[in-house]
Amino acid sequence: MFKEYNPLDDKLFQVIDKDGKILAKKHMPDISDERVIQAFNDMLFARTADMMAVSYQRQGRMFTYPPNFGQEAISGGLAVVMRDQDWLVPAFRELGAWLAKGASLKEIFLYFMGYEDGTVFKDAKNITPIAVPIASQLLHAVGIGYAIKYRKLDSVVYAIVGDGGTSTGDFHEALNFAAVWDAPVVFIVQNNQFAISVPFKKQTRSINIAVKGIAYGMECIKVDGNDLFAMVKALQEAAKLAGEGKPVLIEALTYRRGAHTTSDDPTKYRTKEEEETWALADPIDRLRKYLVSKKLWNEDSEEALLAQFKKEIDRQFEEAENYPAYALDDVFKFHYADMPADLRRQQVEYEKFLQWKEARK
Ligand SMILES: Cc1ncc(C[n+]2csc(CCOP(=O)(O)OP(=O)(O)O)c2C)c(N)n1
Ligand SMILES: [Mg+2]
Repeated sequence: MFKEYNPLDDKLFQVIDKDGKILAKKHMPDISDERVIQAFNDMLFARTADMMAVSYQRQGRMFTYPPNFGQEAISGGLAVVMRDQDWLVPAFRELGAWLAKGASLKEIFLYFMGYEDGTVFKDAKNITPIAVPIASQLLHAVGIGYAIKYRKLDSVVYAIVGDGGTSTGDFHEALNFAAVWDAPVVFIVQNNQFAISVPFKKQTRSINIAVKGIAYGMECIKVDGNDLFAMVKALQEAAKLAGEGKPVLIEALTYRRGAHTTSDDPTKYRTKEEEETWALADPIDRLRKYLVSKKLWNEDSEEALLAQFKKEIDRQFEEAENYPAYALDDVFKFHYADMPADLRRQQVEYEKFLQWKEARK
């Protein structure tokens, strides 16, 4: 399959079309109907939580949030393929994959409310914290991969980055390091075609992102990231290769249907027509069409499910909202066992600010 979809030809690996019809039966992944329905449920849950997160933020109940709207098939595919012993090294836009690894929504909400406790997914297995410094996580991923190889463990690392992240030095160092050291890492670039307001065409002169893997001597492929089956198939094959010490680069082509974060206004830099065109390739709508055509889904059951999801999401949000308030002063305490003098000076300045603020009341 990797041979058939050489990134130099800029071919896109797809299994179903926009209407949910199978394009290539031979590429259909080995996955039961029950598992597909579960994946659809999970993607729907992630989308509902995502929409509600934006709404909580708009109500002033959460600081910021980066929407996943339109990108659910990438995390959905990972959820199908990742095993407990595999590692997930995420960026900051992988809601479904975090949940699949065992992070709770409550913890995720805490993170976006500014709690340090939200950086620790207590019950999640083999996951690194949300990484906001773009692409820094990829080097950690290769380090984990190298350790897996050294200790001869049966585990694969799934490392996620955005299209903007591919312009950083860390991305290139990580790919080179992984290839040279035969580390079992699958790099997944969520090419949602924007780095905040910077469109993909300003990001690179390469014909696509997948092609960059060739220079590093890696297997690489450009996949329709809005096609759950294509993602599952590509990830399954990639996991096999990575397990044999051949790291892989997957470019998952998608579209960020929402804003960059709740602090962004995309109407300033893209057109409604473009948004409407991409809405037609929505990953959840496509999968629903497939399921309905196979008589595995109906709209009534979806409504009942959504009501149930909303209740559960509200419950977890309220738990996060009622979490004990943290002292703002705590931010000075997390990095050093012994506080250096310059940080102590900042802390004193901050305390004076608080006193000044109190006096103005
Ligand atoms: C090292 C670094 N530089 C700049 C930023 C500010 N920043 C936050 S998100 C972002 C764009 C990221 O774009 P992309 O990698 O495509 O991911 P996406 O947001 O589209 O998921 C930038 C520049 C940052 N977080 N880290
Ligand atoms: Mg992007």
